[in-house]
Formats: sequence, C-alpha cells, structure tokens
Amino acid sequence: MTWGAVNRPKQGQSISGDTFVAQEWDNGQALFAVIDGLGGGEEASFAARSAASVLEEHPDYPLEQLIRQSHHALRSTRGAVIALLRMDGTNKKASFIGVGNIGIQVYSNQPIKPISKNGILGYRMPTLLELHYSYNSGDTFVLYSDGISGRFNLDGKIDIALPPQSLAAAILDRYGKTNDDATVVVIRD
Ligand SMILES: [Mn+2]
Repeated sequence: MTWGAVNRPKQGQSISGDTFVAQEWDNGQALFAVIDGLGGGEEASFAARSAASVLEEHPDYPLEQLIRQSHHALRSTRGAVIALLRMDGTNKKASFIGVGNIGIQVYSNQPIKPISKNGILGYRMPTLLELHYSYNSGDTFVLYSDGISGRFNLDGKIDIALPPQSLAAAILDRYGKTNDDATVVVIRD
C-alpha cells in the first residue's frame, strides 16, 4: 500500500481547519480519514484535530464506534465533517463511513461508489451507513475536502497513474479553491 497527502490553508490563513489521518500496520491494515472543521482557523483546526485524536488513539475500533466517539469528543467545538476509510490490504477489502461533505473517488474496475450521510460531528449525527467493498490490486482511492472542486474526477485532465503523493499534489494544484482549506489523501493498493 502506498499513499500521499496534501493539506493547505485557504489563502491568507496560516492554519488549516482541515486535517487528515493515515495509519498503516504491518498486517496490511490501514486507516485513513479526511476531516474538515467547520469555519476556519484555530477553532476549526481544533475541532478537526479532536476527531483525529480519537482515531489515532483507537485506530483498531470499528468505524461506527470511531464516528460516535468523535461525535462526543466534538460536542463543545465548532464541529467537523469526516470521511473514514479502512483498508485491508491482505484481503483487498475496504470499508467506509462518511458524515458530511468530504468527497471520495475510487478508480477501480469494481463498482465502488461510497456515499456519505449528511451531518456534523458534534452536532447532528445521521443514521450511520457503513459500506463494504472488495477492490482490485492497484486501485486508487482519493479522499478530498470541499476545498477541492469536485470537477477533478469528471474532466479527465488528471493522470491518475501518478504516484500517490504526486497525484495528491496535482489535484490540489489544479482543483484547489483559494477560498477554503484544501486536503487530498490518495491511497493505492
Ligand atoms: Mn471546507
């Protein structure tokens, strides 16, 4: 499994209200997330980091439990939206839960079209929907915050065969909005 990530604040800000999590283990398991704290600056960053801390402390917990625990941890914050992806590289299985507006695009011959439920960690929990997929060796998963234009997966101008870090940087470069924090995580396995 290889992955790459970029996260930059909106123009004129020094702190990004987005964050990401990327953790891998020797047994082929990995956990990835993109988290967008509501608003911007310090308080958004604090909210996003609070959710990231929950994931980093308990990366082995079931996805639903991680979402619920993050929801509780964010109750006195601005709130955040999240997309959470667990990969099992040994068995080529992926599971996904999204709450709120984080995008995911998967390049695969398998029909992998994860969707998120509307909601905000810390404020409004939707009925959680955990999705499970089998993927093929070499498939590419892209998680991105709403500081990235969703056009990137439609107009075919990005070479998705680029190595993950280069692909993440290319997506940010071409499709990043200057008026929002922007994060891209690319995983290939
Ligand atoms: Mn945003």
